[in-house]
This record gives sequence, C-alpha cells and structure tokens, in this order.
Amino acid sequence: MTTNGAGATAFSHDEDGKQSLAETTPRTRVVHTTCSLDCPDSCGVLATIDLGTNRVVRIAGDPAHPVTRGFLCGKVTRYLDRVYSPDRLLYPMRRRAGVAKGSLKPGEEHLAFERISWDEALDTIAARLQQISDTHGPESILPYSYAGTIGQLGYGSMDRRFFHRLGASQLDRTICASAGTAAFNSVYGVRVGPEPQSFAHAKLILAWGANLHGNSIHLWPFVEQARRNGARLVVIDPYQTKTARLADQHIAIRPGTDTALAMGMMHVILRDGLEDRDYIRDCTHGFGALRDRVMTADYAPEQVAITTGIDAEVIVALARAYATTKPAVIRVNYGIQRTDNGGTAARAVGMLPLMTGAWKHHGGGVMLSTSNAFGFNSAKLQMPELMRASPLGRDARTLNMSQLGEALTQVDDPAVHALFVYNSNPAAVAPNQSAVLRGMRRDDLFTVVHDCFFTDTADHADIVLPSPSFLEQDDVQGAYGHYFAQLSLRAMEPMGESRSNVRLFGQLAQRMGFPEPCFRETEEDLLAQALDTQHPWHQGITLEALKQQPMIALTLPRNDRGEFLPFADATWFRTPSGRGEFYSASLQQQGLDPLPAYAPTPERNDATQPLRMLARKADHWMNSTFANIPQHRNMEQARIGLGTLEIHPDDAAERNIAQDDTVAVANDRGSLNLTASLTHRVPRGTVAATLGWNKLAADGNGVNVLTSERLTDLGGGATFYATNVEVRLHTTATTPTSSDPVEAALA
Ligand SMILES: Nc1nc2c(c(=O)[nH]1)N[C@H]1C(S)=C(S)[C@@H](COP(=O)(O)OP(=O)(O)OC[C@H]3O[C@@H](n4cnc5c(=O)[nH]c(N)nc54)[C@H](O)[C@@H]3O)O[C@H]1N2
Ligand SMILES: Nc1nc2c(c(=O)[nH]1)N[C@H]1C(S)=C(S)[C@@H](COP(=O)(O)OP(=O)(O)OC[C@H]3O[C@@H](n4cnc5c(=O)[nH]c(N)nc54)[C@H](O)[C@@H]3O)O[C@H]1N2
Ligand code: SF4
Ligand SMILES: [Mo]
Repeated sequence: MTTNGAGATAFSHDEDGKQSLAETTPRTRVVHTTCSLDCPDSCGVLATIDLGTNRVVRIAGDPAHPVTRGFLCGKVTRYLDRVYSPDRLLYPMRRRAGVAKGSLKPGEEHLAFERISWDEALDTIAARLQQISDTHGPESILPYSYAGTIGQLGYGSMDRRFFHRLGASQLDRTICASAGTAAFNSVYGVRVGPEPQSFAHAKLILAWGANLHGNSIHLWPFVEQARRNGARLVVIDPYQTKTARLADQHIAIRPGTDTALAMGMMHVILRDGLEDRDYIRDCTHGFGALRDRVMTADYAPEQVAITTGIDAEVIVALARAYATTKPAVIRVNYGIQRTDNGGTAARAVGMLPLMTGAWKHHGGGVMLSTSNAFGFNSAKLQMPELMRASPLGRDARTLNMSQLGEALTQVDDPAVHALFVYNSNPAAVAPNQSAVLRGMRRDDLFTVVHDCFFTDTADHADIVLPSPSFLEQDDVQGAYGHYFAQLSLRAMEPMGESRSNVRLFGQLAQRMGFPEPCFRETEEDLLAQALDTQHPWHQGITLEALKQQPMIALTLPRNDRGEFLPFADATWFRTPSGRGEFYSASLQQQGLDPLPAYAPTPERNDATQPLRMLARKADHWMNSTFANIPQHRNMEQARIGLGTLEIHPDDAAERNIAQDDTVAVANDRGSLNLTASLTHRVPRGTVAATLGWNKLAADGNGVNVLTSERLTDLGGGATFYATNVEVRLHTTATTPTSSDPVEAALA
C-alpha cells in the first residue's frame, strides 16, 4: 500500500491541475472535496475557484457521487457565507489582562481579547501546559474535541499523538453515538447495515427516531424511489418533522419508550407466529430467553399502548406489517438513544430484523451507522503507544465528555487545570450547561480554544486560535451513511492565519520539545498512513487511486446478483456466540441485564416539571455550527422561529400561554426564556426547543441549561432528550419565594 505516494506536488495546487483538478473554463478550476460536517451523508463536493481572484466562487454537489448524487443540503449550499463570513477568527488572540472569564455579547469579543502572533501563542501554550503538567501531573490536562470535522486527519491524528505523548487525560467521546454503538456491538458484534441505495428496493421503511429530511437528506431520494414502487414510509418520532409530515404514517411515540414499542412488536410477531424460525435457528442466540421476556404482560399491546401513548391497534398493525412485508428496512438513528434507557432501545430495535429474517432480502435490514465498515489506519494516525513515553509512562485516565461539568467542577486527583478545546463547542453543546460554564469560568483553569469563530466556548478561553474550514484543508474521509471513501482536496489557502489541527498540534509538540519524528510529519504523510491498511474492504483505496477518482466504494462482499446482504447468514456475526444475540452473556458479565427491558427515565417527573422537553437540533444548522450565520438563522426563523418553545395548544391553554408569549422554561438544573409557539408538531405533554449559540439567545442561555449529565444505560452516552421541565408565562424578575429550585426559577 501507499506509504510515500503523497508527493508534495499533488497537494500543492500547482497549475498543471493534477488528476482530480478538472479544468472547466480557463479562468476557473474545480476541485473535488468532501463535506466534513458531522452528517451521515459525507457529500462529494465540487468547489469552483476563480483563478483571477483565487476565491472559491461556487460549491455544488458532485454529480458523480452514487449516493449524494449532485446536490447539497440547504446548510452547505450556503457554506461560502460561513467560509467568507466577516466574523471568521483570523489570527491568534489572548485574553486581555484583568478581563474575567464569562460569556460575551456578539461583537464584544475584541474588547476582551487582543491579537498575538502564532509564535507567542504557541510559546505561551507550551509553557503553561508544561508548568501545569509539572505541578499537577499531565492528567490535569483535558483535551476536548468532537466532530467539527469528521475527516480522518482533522478528527483524530496529530492531536491524539500530542495528547498521548503529553500524558493528558483521555476523552471518552460519548456525546453522540456511544449508546447505539454499544447496543449494536452487543447484538451483532460489528456495525454494518444495508447500503443506502438498497432502500430503493424496500417495500416498508421505518424511520425510527430518524429525521431524514432535516439531518440526512441523501437517503430521501432512495425512499421516494421505493415509494413510487409501492413502499410505505412509517415515521416513529414524538415530533412531527417534515419527514413525518411527508410519510404514509406518523407514529408520535411518547419520548423514551421505544424499548417498549420494539418489544411489543416482538410480542405480536411471536403471538401471531410471524417470526422466521429458520433464520432464528441458524443465525441467532438466546431466542428462548427473549421469548419468555417479551411474552409477559408488560409487552402485550394493551400495556405497551399505555407506556408509549400509541393505540394498541396501531402497535399490532405495525408489528404485522413489519413481519409480513418484504423487504422491510429500518433506518434507526440517534433520536432513540438520548435517554437513560437509550442503549437498550437501540438493542431492542436492532433485534427486530433478527426475528423476521429481514436481513435476507435486498432492501431489508436495519441501518444505524456504516462507519464500522471503514478500516482507516487510526492506530498509525493516533499512536496511543506514545502514552508510554509521557511522564506518566502508562495509559492516562479517561474522562467522559458527556460529563464535562462534573470534570471541571468535581473531579480531583488530579483536578482539571487545563482544557484544550478543538472541533467542538462544549459551552453550547454539552449537557448541564450551568456546571460546564461554572467550570469554564474558573480563574485557575487554563483554556485554549481552536475554532473558526468566536463561539460560546471561545468566550471562556485564555488563548484563542483560528482554524480553517473544510475547503481549506486536505483530508480523507469515510462516512456513517454510505460506503464510499473520499479524498478532500484543499480548494483555497487557509483564511487569515488559520492553521489546521494537524499543523497546530505538530508545531505545539515541537515547542514542547517532543523528540519523536512523528510530530514532524505533514498532512501528506498522514494521508498515506490513514490509507495504509490491510482491511479487506479497502482494496484499491490508495492515495494514487483517490487522486484519479476521488470517490471509491469499499470492496464489500456481494452475492452473484451484486447485492450486499450483511447478516443474511451466520457467517457475519462477530459476537461471542457467533450469532445475532437476543441474549448477551457479555452484558451479563458487566452486571447488566442480558435481555432488553423497558425502564422509565429517572428524571424528576412530578407536578413541578411535568412536561417532557426535546432539546432538538436545528434543520438548518449543524449542532451549533451555522447558528451564527445570518443566512442560516433566517432559514430557521422561517421554519419555526428563533428562540422558540414549541408547545401543544392544550398544554399552553392550561398555563394561560398564548402564541408569541415569552415563557420561562425551567427544571431543577436551570431556566431559560423562550417565545411560545403553539403547535401540533409536538404531542400533548411534550415541548421542544432548539440547540444553538447561547450568546445569540435573548437571555444568553442555551437549551442545555436544562439537560442533565446522567448517562445512558450502555456506552456512557448523553441523555439530551430525557429532560423534564415546567413552563410558565414569563414575568419580570421578582424575588424567589420558594426553596424549590424549579418553583424559584419560575416565580
Ligand atoms: N440539519 C442538521 N443535520 C444534522 C445535525 C444537525 O444538528 N442539524 N446533526 C448531525 C448529527 S451530530 C447527528 S448525530 C445526526 C443525528 O440525526 P438523527 O438521528 O436524525 O438525530 P436527532 O435529530 O437527534 O433525532 C432524530 C429524531 O428523533 C426524535 N426523537 C427524540 N426523542 C425520541 C424518542 O424517544 N423516540 C423516538 N422514536 N424518536 C425520538 C427527534 O424528535 C428527532 O426528530 O444528524 C446530523 N445531521
Ligand atoms: N441539547 C442538545 N445538545 C446536543 C445535541 C442535541 O441534539 N441536543 N446533539 C449532540 C450531538 S449528536 C453532537 S454530535 C454534539 C456536537 O457537538 P460538537 O461536535 O461540539 O458540534 P458543533 O456545535 O458543530 O461544534 C463544532 C465546532 O468545531 C469547529 N470546527 C470545524 N472545523 C474545525 C477544524 O477543522 N478544526 C477545529 N479546531 N475546529 C473546527 C466549528 O467551527 C464548531 O464550532 O452536540 C451534542 N449536543
Ligand atoms: S451537511 Fe450532510 S447533507 Fe449537507 S452537504 Fe454536508 S454531508 Fe451533505
Ligand atoms: Mo451527533
């Protein structure tokens, strides 16, 4: 495989316009890159560069991409507004002497920070990290990153090497997908699913906690194709998304009760004898134990109706349709995981095709994520063995990113004294925001933030560093919604003085005096290493090949009709039993229930906070990314309004709340003010609000002041959707009279 093929010329954008730099007109050229936002679709993108001005003047979907097929979502269609935004961070900055840490108003950042050179920034950071490591031990340094870019290099390469060598605490990256990952690993041992293209062949499609239209639009054309051929689309989501409005049926399940629904469906399937006995015999493990569990009264349709708020007849009809329609496919996404019982919910939903043998049909199965199919060489990129060379001489402790508030305010031995944030905006996206911000405001915490913008997190930094967007860096990328590897070629020079994650951490390592040659490696070296793999599905995916053809399909095993049918037979499973596991002995060994069982969330659920709140994602932002871009704000404004609390008219009437009233939304963790929107998009008892930038909210608070640091049952994930609140008409502040924090917040 390629080790040194990434010669400088191929990436230096010289005028000979190497393989993938196709000429269009003499005045422009077109570069293939990949959208590296945290989205399943990983679109192929063509960027057009005006050679006169050296600016990217147009971006569009690459029509040659077999899945993303030439169109981009609304967010990235307007990506140039972000890239060339006047608010881009263009050079390193330092907190001015004497300025206390805290949230800033937009535009005030330059009063609190002053420009410095990269040399000064790197010297300051290296000196402070060294001093903190010497005084408190290296584990008192915490890196915090997630998926600002999902490119192999940008997501995790030189940065990981740096923190491994430093001996810094390791970060358990649980904020998004870890519950579902643990769940599918327990049932299947490996996480692959049907190709997105195969959805076109389905006759029944369940979008289960999956907002296809808002979050992963490129599955939609395949769903539409299937529907033209007679397929039905059923959406299971408490919230009436656009996907739900366009579906054949919308089942507005009570949040957090998906385990009960999936087990209720199994109950009906077994009661009515609709299971695939041959498949169960040949391919699964623990069926008898599961049958005993699901055939109890707890999972009879009448009881499941009470738990889920779905009529018993609807549950029975769904179960029968699912078991008898072939092919039947489930797109399960992250919506069902973000609750205390979320790992189990993903397990239970994941078991449905084991019961009906849906995997045997092209166009059947269940798709969670396709990322596990990729075999990029992350060990080479990240070099965990460098921890041995750190002052610790051993593996460092691990802190859970979904409990950042706790890490910054409660963890000791050692306490966290330095926080280094990149690829993430935890001041807005992490749960239990009040604790997170209390921690970030500590004077004795040294904080560095590397980002493209002055985010809520950057407001709390000692040093802020500018990072490039995906148009400004080279990378290579897989996907979590399809099976193509793609090269991303830099379409433009980095804006201002911004430096990529790879450059930043390589240079910082040298300032720290780390002698290992790996810290001198370039992006070109790392691209070759990422692709240096013996993985059987990566055949032919070399740097040379990607330069000829920037999108290459994984060499998935196919049958003689060319179909990819994972789990169609027993050879596929990578569990301890070598079968699809209804019953998991390894979960039992960890002291967990080996079988799925529904459990309600332990969130306080009394008269003081009776409403369930979904702290949802915006359709036109990417988590908190784009929340500051006027074009994207306008699109959200047109969708549901900015700073909106969606509430059912009956819940509003009970509280004397009218359309557009300012309301206080509170629970025992915090409170925020929003504008009421009375709507049937949410069912009775459920309200919804949107994740965004705190400092752009009317009262400076984000939705995560209300969410908790409780973790999911599997995988240690965040429980964003397991939040209860009360809502009252907002009255201007009075002295709180109650000792109850919720009452006090609402008084
Ligand atoms: N436009 C846009 N696209 C995005 C993102 C974004 O912020 N904006 N984020 C990206 C990221 S990081 C991710 S992880 C993916 C996530 O993509 P999805 O998995 O689709 O994620 P969510 O929007 O979190 O949840 C999906 C749906 O689940 C519903 N839901 C909430 N609670 C429950 C429940 O208890 N049961 C059921 N059945 N449904 C429930 C929500 O109302 C929501 O409509 O999207 C990616 N794409
Ligand atoms: N209430 C609530 N909270 C949530 C969620 C929810 O649905 N509801 N969703 C959760 C989920 S699923 C996720 S995945 C997390 C997402 O959390 P994050 O991964 O923190 O996502 P973003 O808010 O998009 O922040 C990414 C940041 O990385 C920056 N960035 C982009 N490219 C680069 C780069 O090359 N280098 C550097 N250094 N920075 C870069 C961007 O400018 C942006 O500020 O949020 C979680 N939080
Ligand atoms: S955010 Fe997703 S859908 Fe939009 S361009 Fe990027 S990969 Fe494609
Ligand atoms: Mo996510």
